Amino acid sequence: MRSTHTMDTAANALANSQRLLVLSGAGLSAESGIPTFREAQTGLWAQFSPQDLATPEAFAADPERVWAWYRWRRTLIARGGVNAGHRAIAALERHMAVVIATQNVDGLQTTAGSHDVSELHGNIWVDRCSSCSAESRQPVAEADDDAPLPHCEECGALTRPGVVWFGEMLPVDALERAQAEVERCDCVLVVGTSNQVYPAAALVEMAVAGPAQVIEVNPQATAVSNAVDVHIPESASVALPSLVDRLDALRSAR
Ligand code: BV8
Ligand code: ZN
Repeated sequence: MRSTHTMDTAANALANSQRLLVLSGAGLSAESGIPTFREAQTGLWAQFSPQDLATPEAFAADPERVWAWYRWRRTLIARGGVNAGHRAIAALERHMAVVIATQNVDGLQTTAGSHDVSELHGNIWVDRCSSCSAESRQPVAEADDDAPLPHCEECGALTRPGVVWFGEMLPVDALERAQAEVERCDCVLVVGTSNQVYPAAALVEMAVAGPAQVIEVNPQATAVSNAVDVHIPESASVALPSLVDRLDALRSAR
């Protein structure tokens, strides 16, 4: 379990930070009831690996199945909503400049009130035309599994979820923004990622190799846990609100 010393070290690193970069992954949204990619999927989807479904080839081969998977995830996100971890990250903006680069496509960090979020892997609430690339934002709501597959209002072609699939390039502006922030920030908070998907994982490696203090929040150890300045072996929705409370106390004592 997390020790007081660990939490105090992390809170002091945050108290000395003017510019924080948050690198977040699926573990941050796990307590919203959204399964991470590492966990076995549940129900109908237990037989599929996300890496097999989140690809252009899977969509080309069976768009109905891929859309059914994304509709299932949209429903989970709409039902689960923001958790205490998302809210704690949004609350950090009271104390310093906060830039967030997330691998998550659920949009929950923005919903929680954060103002500077780079979505490295796109957003599940965007439909993108598979032909002319026109994009349309969908309302955050439980999906209608029986609705016909969505088509582009501009050209009539089939639309796809506006996310980055395996084998696809990340949005250049989001990736470059995150890379610039790794160089510029004085503290990095890595939350809920197994650091296995590139090039997002390379941001964590850059952070660890750089001058900034690096704090990792993850109940499990990862490949960088021995290299970060502080590893808090705790869930995000417990550790992050506790860090914010400590930070509030440190800053008000100044
Ligand atoms: C690309 C969107 C190339 C879709 C996703 C080297 C360089 C470049 C590419 C590669 C490379 N090596 C391999 C590649 C290919 C590939 C890749 O990285 N493969 C991996 C499997 C080895 N990368 C790509 O394909 C990328 N594209 O590079 O294109 C290219 C180059 C030129 C021209 C054209 C193409 C694209 C990758 C993006 C794929 N899309 N998502 C969707 O969501 O449906 S990835 C998806 O999986 C997520 O977005 C996320 O990134 C990843 C899952 O990782 P995590 O978020 O870390 O989640 P995970 O489940 O792994 O771990 C959860 C963690 O949380 C755990 O550690 C757990 O302990 C912790 N946890 C659990 N509960 C909690 C918790 N923590 C805190 N609190 C809790 N309560
Ligand atoms: Zn179109």
